[in-house]
Amino acid sequence: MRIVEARVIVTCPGRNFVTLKIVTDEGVTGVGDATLNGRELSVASYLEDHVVPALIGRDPSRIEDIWQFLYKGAYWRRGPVTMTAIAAVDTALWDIKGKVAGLPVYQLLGGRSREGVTVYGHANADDVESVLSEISSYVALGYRAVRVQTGIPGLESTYGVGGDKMFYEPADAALPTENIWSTAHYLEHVPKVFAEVRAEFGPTLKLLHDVHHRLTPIEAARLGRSLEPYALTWIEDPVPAELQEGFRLIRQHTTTPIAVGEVFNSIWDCQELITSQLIDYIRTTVVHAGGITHLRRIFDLAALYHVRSGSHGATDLSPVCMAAALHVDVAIPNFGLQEYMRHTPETDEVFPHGYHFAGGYLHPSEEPGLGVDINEELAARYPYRPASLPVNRLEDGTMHSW
Ligand code: EZ4
Ligand code: CO
Repeated sequence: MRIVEARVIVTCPGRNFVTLKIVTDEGVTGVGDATLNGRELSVASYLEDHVVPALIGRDPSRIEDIWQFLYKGAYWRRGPVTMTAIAAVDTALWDIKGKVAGLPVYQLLGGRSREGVTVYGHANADDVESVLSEISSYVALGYRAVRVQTGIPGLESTYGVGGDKMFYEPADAALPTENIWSTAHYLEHVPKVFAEVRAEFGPTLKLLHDVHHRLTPIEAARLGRSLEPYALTWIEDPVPAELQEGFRLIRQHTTTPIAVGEVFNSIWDCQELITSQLIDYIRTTVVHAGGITHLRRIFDLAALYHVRSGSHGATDLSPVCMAAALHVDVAIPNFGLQEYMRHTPETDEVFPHGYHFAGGYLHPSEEPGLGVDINEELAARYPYRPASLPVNRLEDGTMHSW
């Protein structure tokens, strides 16, 4: 079997997605997500200009070799654009391998380790009262875990809060919106929110909170300590993670578990975090961390050091990424949690898929391959729209964060 074509499809059914579709001479096709929020066209160009020409004529069964060829062959290793492009190729090749074998991809990864993939939903609201009612609706749907974010009194807007209740979208304008951030207001407010949430929902509902890289290590240590009475499952991205060593300081001060990694693109971004046991959950994803092949490598390293998976799963990760993530999640021994946000009906229509939600779990498709596709005719009806993630400044105008 040979690769004869690879198409890069850019579409915007409510938000932008980039998808790679690989076609073989025997008519078997595979899809991979190549979406990098706010930098979509850079990945499309990387694929079209450099990767696709090098794929034509290759044997699609050689997943590992093609991964190594793209990673080492570029000379310029790693980085979000490169690794997202490699991820798209890798994901599409696993899809093809599954279809050729007549097996869902999780079977190729060793088969099931669990009955379903426990997901967490997103309760976002301006104030505590409305966030409690948001959490109730997730509990009513069977969710066992909920991420809780609220507006911060004294701040006009908070990342990821506001807008549509059902469909979360932080990339809100063609050029970055500028928001104001205050650590003092934030650290004062968050423990009060969780005190109320825990009192209302009892001890067993898993509660999570995303800090979005806004703190310094010592501030994050204070936050973690102040949240200890409410037994969170994790605080996420407490500090920017370029300095892996910085997590050691947080660790010395708090037993609140730590999750990080949605912006990581390789095992080298978390090697120290994992091997020094500085985190509890690693949030790398199929689409941004080099595909199923590389993600599995990261999760296997994590398993040796008591670190569990907690993959990113916001709406900017397409249903193609979600389909692939679920095959990994259901197979690995050290699965922790999977983030899950509903896509819009328009997105679901462009990406028909076999995975489904039931009683707090997502279930991967049982079809051969990933069990997801792209409807290219429909995709063509939604042209690309520039969109950027917001930036933060402190009250005096200084660019945040660290
Ligand atoms: O900021 O998906 O945990 N989820 C998040 C998301 C991310 C966006 C970035 O593209 O933090 O809101
Ligand atoms: Co996050």
